[in-house]
Amino acid sequence: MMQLLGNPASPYVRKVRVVLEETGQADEVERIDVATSPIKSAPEVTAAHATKKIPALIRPDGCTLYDSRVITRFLDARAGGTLYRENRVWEVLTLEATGDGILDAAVLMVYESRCRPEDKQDHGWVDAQWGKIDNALSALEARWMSHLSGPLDAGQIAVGCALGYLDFRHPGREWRKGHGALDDWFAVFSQRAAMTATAPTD
Ligand SMILES: N[C@@H](CCC(=O)N[C@@H](CS)C(=O)NCC(=O)O)C(=O)O
Repeated sequence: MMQLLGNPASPYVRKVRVVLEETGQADEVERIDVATSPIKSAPEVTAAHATKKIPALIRPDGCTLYDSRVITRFLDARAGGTLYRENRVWEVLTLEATGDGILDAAVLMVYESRCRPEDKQDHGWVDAQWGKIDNALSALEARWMSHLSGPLDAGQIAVGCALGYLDFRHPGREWRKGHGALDDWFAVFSQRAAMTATAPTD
């Protein structure tokens, strides 16, 4: 059986879990929860992932896969799914990169406050990370709403998990302000069974 190294708070792991649910493969992967951070990695993570991150998908019959977008694409192909439709694949990958980019900035903000002593934290840098997120939210509103409302794909899943993570870790930043179309889209998307089943917890 395949094993997924992860934890219930990680938004990148959530993307993989949503794909497992949406492609009907949740029962084919054993989930192994580990605690990991940039300054202290779990030994299983160090062994499985070259740069000590989660998720990693350990396949008994092949090499261990990472990062999240490699795993989601593998799982979709394995299921013969349609999350990376060939005729839209560059758009899907760009939308996925936008969701992941929001996550990268949002996770760095969390690490800055968690992993550095208070007097070493750079609030201007943290605000600049939020500036990237705000810019990405505006880009989604300006250019991607019709794609977001189309058939389910991996780009939508990445954006859905990113917005869910903003609610989870950065509620005070109020991402919905000025992004009403995205708010409306997420209100519906977040009700999918795969999303409610994977809501983040500490
Ligand atoms: N690009 C990677 C990012 C994964 C990532 O940063 N995961 C976090 C947990 S949410 C992690 O393992 N952090 C530990 C570290 O940065 O060393 C992916 O998509 O899988």
